[in-house]
Amino acid sequence: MCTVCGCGTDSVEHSLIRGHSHSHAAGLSSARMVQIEQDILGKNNQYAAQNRQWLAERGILALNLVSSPGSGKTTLLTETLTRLQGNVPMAVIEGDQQTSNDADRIRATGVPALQINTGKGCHLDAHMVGHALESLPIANGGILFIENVGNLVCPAAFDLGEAHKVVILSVTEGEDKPIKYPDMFHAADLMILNKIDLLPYLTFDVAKCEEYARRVNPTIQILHVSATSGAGIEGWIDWLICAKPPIQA
Ligand SMILES: Nc1nc2c(ncn2[C@@H]2O[C@H](COP(=O)(O)OP(=O)(O)OP(=O)(O)O)[C@@H](O)[C@H]2O)c(=O)[nH]1
Ligand SMILES: [Zn+2]
Ligand SMILES: [Zn+2]
Ligand SMILES: [Zn+2]
Repeated sequence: MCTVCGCGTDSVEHSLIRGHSHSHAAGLSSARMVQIEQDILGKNNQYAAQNRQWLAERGILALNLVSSPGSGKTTLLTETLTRLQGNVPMAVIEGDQQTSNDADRIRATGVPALQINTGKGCHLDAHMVGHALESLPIANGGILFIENVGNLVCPAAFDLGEAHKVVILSVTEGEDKPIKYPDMFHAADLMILNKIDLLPYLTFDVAKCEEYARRVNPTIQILHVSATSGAGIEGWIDWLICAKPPIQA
C-alpha cells in the first residue's frame, strides 16, 4: 500500500498519474482527451497541496528548477550547494528519464539527493515528489531543490507543491524562448539567464530576451549568472536566502 495516495503496489495507478506519452491515442475524441487531462491535473493538484502543507509545516523552501536539457541546472545546483553547505540544510530531488548521472554529481558535494527516473515521462509530478519526501533526509528550515526533467513544455503544467518555479535559460538557446514556450515563463517567478560567460561569442540579445520574458510574465524576476565562472551567483544566493520561509510552529 502506498502511503502517499493509498494506491496498491501494482503500477497501473502510478503509470496513469505519470501522465501522457506524447502519442496521440487513436480513437479518443478530443473531448475525452481534455477530460483525461483535467483528471490528471486535478489529481496532481491534490498531491501538490499535500506536499505544500508538508513543506510548510517544516519551514522548508522547495524550488522547482525547470529548463530545456543542458541549460545548466545541475551545474548551478552543485555550485549553489557547495557555497551554502554548512549554513542551511539542503536536499535535492533529481528528475531524469534515465540514469543517475545528475544525482551522482549532487551527492559528490555531500548533499543528499534522491533520483526519480520518469522513464518515458517528460516531467515530474506531485505524486512522485510526495513519495520522494517520505525518504529524503531534510531538516526543518532547509531548502529542497527539485531538478525537473529538461523540457520547457510539460513541467509548466505540473505543480509539485513548490514555493517557486525557477526557469533557467542559457544564452546558447536563443532569446525567443520566452515567447515560444510562454507557459513555462508565465509559471516561473524567477528566470536565471545562465552561461553569460559565453555572451562575447554569441549574437544573443539580452535586452530582447528580458522584454520577451516580461511580455509573458510582467512580474518575473531576472538574474544573470554563469554557473561555471561563478559570475552573478551571489545574487542567486541572496534571492534564495530572501525566499526562505520562517519555520512554522
Ligand atoms: N560556458 C558555460 N557552460 C555551462 C554553464 N553552466 C553549465 N554549463 C555547461 O553546460 C553543459 C550542461 O550543463 P548541465 O548542468 O548538465 O545542464 P542540465 O540543465 O543539468 O542538463 P539536463 O539535466 O540534461 O537537462 C555542461 O557541459 C556544463 O558544463 C555556464 O554558466 N557557462
Ligand atoms: Zn503512490
Ligand atoms: Zn541536470
Ligand atoms: Zn510531455
